[in-house]
Amino acid sequence: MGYKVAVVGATGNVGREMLTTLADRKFPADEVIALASENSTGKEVSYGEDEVLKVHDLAKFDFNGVDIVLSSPGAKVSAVHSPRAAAAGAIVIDNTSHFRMDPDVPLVVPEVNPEAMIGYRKKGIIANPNCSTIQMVVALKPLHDRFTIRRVVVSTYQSVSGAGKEGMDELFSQTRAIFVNDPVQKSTFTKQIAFNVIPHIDQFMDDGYTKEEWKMNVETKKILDPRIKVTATCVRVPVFIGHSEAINIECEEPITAEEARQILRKAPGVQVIDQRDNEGYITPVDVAGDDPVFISRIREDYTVDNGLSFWCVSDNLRKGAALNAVQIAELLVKDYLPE
Ligand code: 2RA
Repeated sequence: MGYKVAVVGATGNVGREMLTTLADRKFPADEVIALASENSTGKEVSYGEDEVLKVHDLAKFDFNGVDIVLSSPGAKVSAVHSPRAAAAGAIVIDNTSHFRMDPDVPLVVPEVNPEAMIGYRKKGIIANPNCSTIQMVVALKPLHDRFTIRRVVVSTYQSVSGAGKEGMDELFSQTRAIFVNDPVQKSTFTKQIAFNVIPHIDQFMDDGYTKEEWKMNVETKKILDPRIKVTATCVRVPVFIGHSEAINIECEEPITAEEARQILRKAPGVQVIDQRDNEGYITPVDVAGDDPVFISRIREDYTVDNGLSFWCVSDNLRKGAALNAVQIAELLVKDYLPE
């Protein structure tokens, strides 16, 4: 007997990727329902190679009888409808920031803290971490287990798809306007991302960090280890899909590049591409549509004790959001829900 699954935010970047991933991985669903805002009602979204789903109005939808909800409609919408779905008996895997730091909601990356899943029984909600956090903790976990990480310094190079379809459309239209040198179109740029980089993702906080940088700190502590100190600089770059991160760690135990490389090669969810030569490393254009967190440029940091630096790239819509949520759903049906 299969499950009744609803995808909330089905017309957005992540919602569409959730539907693709559910189909790709042959999730045991008897029925999949696509939900979005009223103005998307009646639109069609793909589910697998040959199925098309009609989009239904989230506000009018009755969640009674739904087993699992994958939700990525934006924090404000989730705040209303994820508890409503849980109250109707569904288990909600929520991809927005709204529930991540709720002490009664587990924040889960299956390769890192699967034991936290049991916490879903408190509110019926499991939170999916921020995309830039997910790829980082998948890489940090095996190194932390062996060398005990104490401090992380990370700079991110985040693709515009993290800002939704609007972010992708903006990069495309700005790039075209610059190529054809269209002064009218160029005058409409609020912030130029084409041929530029912007050290600002989400809102600024009083201490000068952005909320994106704060998320990488507090979410890593909740998922991996509260003792790990994290300082992040999160940057938007003119790339459509794929977040990249330059990660530097300081450990308690001595660490070598070769030891780290061997451990990472065996780590779940990780693929090491690390040849010190042309194209011996991963780039965002290589990862779109792929599942792994890719790691390259592994090298010791001689400026501190027990230091290591490496490069980490992953598809922010897939492992950074949709795949992680579907993997949580797979764990749910495997370990927690009745057959
Ligand atoms: C971004 N991580 O990349 C944020 C939200 N997806 O914009």
